[in-house]
Parts: sequence; C-alpha cells; structure tokens
Amino acid sequence: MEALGRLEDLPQDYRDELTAQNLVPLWPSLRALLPPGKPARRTQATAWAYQAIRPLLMRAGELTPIEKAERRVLVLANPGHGLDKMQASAAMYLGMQLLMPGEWAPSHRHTPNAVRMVVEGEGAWTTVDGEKCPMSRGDLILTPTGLWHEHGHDGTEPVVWLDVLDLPLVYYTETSYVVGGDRQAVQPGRGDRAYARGGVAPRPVFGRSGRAYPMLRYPWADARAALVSLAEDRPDQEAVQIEYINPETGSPAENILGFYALMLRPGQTLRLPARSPALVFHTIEGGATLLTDDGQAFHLAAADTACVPGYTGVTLTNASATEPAFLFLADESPLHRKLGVYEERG
Ligand code: GTQ
Repeated sequence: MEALGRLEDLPQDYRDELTAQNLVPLWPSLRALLPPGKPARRTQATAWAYQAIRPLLMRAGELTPIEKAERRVLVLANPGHGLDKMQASAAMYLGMQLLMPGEWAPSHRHTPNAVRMVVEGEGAWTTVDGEKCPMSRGDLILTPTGLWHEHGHDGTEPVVWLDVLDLPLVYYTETSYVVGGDRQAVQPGRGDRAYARGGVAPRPVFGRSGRAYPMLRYPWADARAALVSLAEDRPDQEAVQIEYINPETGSPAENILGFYALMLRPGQTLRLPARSPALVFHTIEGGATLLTDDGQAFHLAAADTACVPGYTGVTLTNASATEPAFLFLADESPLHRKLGVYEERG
C-alpha cells in the first residue's frame, strides 16, 4: 500500500484552522487506524508469577484494611496498554484479590461482568443474586452484569482468587458504573446442584428457571472430572478442552468473555492456532511452557497467569512427562463473534 500524506506536509495555518473547528484530516492516520492485513495490538504477551504477586498481596492485607479497599486487589496490568489503564488486553481485566479471615467485601452490583477463579485458601464464599457460592481452589464463580455480589470469609487462612472482568470494554463504551447495597439475604437453591449432571436440567412445567444466569458456580472437581474423562475417552482428540457454558442455552457462560479449562496430557505439546481474540492463561494444576508464534516464551508454574494478544498462535507444553497439567483460559471470543470480527488464521 502506498504511503499517504503526512500532517507535516500541511501548512501550519491550515492545521491550526482545522484544530479550531474540531476537525482532523484522516489521511495522515489512515494506515494506523486500518493497518494492512493485521490489526495493531497494544496487548503484549505478558506473564505474572504467583510467587511474585503473593507476598505483595499479603502486604496489602497488612497495609490496607478491607474497609479502606472495598475490594483488595492487585491488578495484573499489561505494560503494552500502560499500567495506569489496568487492562490485560483490549477487553479483559485481571486482578488478584485477597480476603482475610473474618473480612467482608460489601454487596454491590455493576455493569461489567466478572468471574472469579479461586487460587488458594478455604472458607470464603461469594453470594451472587442471593446464592451463597463456596470458594475452593479451581472453582469458577460468575458475577454477571447487574447481579448483586459480596464476598465473605469464615475460614482461618487468607483466600486469594483471580478476577476476570470485561471492564476495559465496558469502560470504553462509557457504560461502566456500580451501585452499592446491603448484605444480601441468602436464598435456598444452588445452580451447581441443580445443573450438576450433564444432559439433564430442571424443567418447570411452565417456562424455565426465569434466570438469565442459572448456574453461578462451576466446581473444579466437576470440571476436572470432565477433562479427565474426555482425555480417556477421546485419545484421538488433541485438545482436551471444555467450555464453561450456560446450561440452559448452551451459550458461553457470560456475554462478552469466554471461559474454558484445558488439560495437557503428560508430556503433551499443543498448538493453539492464531485467532482474533486475546487469550488469558492461568495454571490450576501442574506447569506448562507457553511459546508464542512471535517467539516469546514463559514458564507457567501452578497459579501463574499470562496474557497473549490476538492473532497470535500459542504452543503449550506440559512441564511434566508423568502428570497432566490443567489450565483455566479466558478469551474475547463471545465478543468477537457478536461483533462479527471473529477470525481463525491457523
Ligand atoms: O470483587 O466485585 O477485581 O467490583 C474489580 C472490581 C473485583 C469485585 C475486581 C470489582 C471486583
């Protein structure tokens, strides 16, 4: 494609006149807005070691009482976007949240969708829309757009989880806000019990559950068992992956971001083809090396987190030749599909 005229090619008086009228010439910026063949991406492949985050998070526990934080979170910020933007990719936000025994993070609801992937500790819970969801390592808990949620902790050790939100996108669209509320009354009934068995779902005679998000907690024990069965039953299948879905619709669990769990067989190397959405990886069990098509390599130990920009293939290798590795993945696929920009490049 041909080079286009530059801003400097224009006389200063003309440029000043444009500025005074809130006008901008397109052609000096056209190639940056519409790069040939592949989009420009600020998102840089980045990894965050849990070993590095943990002591800083525990120190936050000493420095800042929960009343002064509301949510005690260290944000995993992608340097490609600038740390102050607090985003992992164009649409994804990642934060590591700490709750100490006895603490309570008060009830609120907001427009961005969130999920929590529990990293360590027992005894904490998140109440979402009146449903009290216990939190254990590897459990995924949804707090979808508009639903009340609060976190509490009846255990004896610190509890840490990874927050994944579509906050950068919702903020960008100028629709991000929060409403504070009172402690929720816990209602009977648990989605993870009602929908615990594949292929059968509650079917009231009239209508469905009446809830847009019937399942709010996805226990790791169930997701892990599904992966192990899949690996055994389908030795021909390279990628042993499940998606977290809405059990009534079969659609992705939330509207904007997609969530998955992936098992790497002992010694397995798996290539994930280049696709338009950015990807987040979090190691639930075991370890893996992550190599991008651009040649960036990271070793992910248990509880480490990484982000890779879109349009980038990734090769994962299980660090163990004898044990499987389990990873939690988040991506922007539902968003890209809804916008009609989703692409697979191989
Ligand atoms: O736990 O509700 O990391 O509202 C950022 C915003 C967590 C939460 C975050 C939030 C929360």
